[in-house]
Amino acid sequence: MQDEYTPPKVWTWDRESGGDWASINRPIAGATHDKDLPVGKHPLQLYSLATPNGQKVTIMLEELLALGFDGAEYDAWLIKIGDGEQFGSGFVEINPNSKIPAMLDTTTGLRVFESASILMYLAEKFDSAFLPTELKARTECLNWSFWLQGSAPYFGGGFGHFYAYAPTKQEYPINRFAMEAKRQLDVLDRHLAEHEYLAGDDYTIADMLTWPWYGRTVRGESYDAGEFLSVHEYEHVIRWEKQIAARPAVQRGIMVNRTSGPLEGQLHERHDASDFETKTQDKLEPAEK
Ligand SMILES: N[C@@H](CCC(=O)N[C@@H](CS)C(=O)NCC(=O)O)C(=O)O
Repeated sequence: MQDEYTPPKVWTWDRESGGDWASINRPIAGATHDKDLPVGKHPLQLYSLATPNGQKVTIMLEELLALGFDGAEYDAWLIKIGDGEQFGSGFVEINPNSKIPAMLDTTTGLRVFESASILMYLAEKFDSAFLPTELKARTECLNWSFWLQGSAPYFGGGFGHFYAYAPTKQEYPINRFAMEAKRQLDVLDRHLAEHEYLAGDDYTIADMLTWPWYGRTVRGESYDAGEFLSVHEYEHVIRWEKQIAARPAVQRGIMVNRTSGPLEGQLHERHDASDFETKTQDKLEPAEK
């Protein structure tokens, strides 16, 4: 056991914890500075970044547009969480939890935060698209949606944090969360061995919530831990991952608010459907030089 720690009687915030992201971690909520959010021309205003939680929403919006729901047109504004933009007063007004993604529906004046809440809101707004209405399928869809929201923090905040971001590699937490990460992948693998999609025969919001997290994991892209977690073992998750990755709306959705990776895959902000052709970073950066 390394670095034995005896907690004091009362925890105090007297130093940064170290590690990646330490500068944005605080034990208090609320805004750190005044900053209004920009508002564009479309009914839906999204404030986000293309992390797995952000991609859930842009995939859903692109899927709705692909189905012909023009009311799902959106402006996607970039929120740089590494720079603390989630603590601006305008952002905190629409998400008091200061985390992306957050959305404003200008047609209802409602704020929507928490990715699963956003996907349910959108599904219900657009004729229950991707949210089955039949009781059994709807229940399974919600079962897996809530499963994802409860499970991913152990994967990201638990495994990812200790494996990739913590200032030192410690065996106990890495073991604890690698075990949980593999257990979750096995839960998915067993289910997908017998079902085409998470809720059954149809592609639903449960898949859109889950794919950005565990799809990238079985591609070996989460925390560079593909080999460590032996992700090749989860063959049914791999089959499902590929099926969803082939969808054009998914391919567009994952580009929005993306600030890393190949330049042609980065659309920092999306204000028009044509932006995918004209405003990716490979087209903008030469002009900016
Ligand atoms: N349960 C939330 C999680 C959102 C979340 O953790 N967002 C992260 C990025 S993936 C964030 O904004 N972090 C900034 C911070 O913690 O200050 C959801 O599903 O929307």
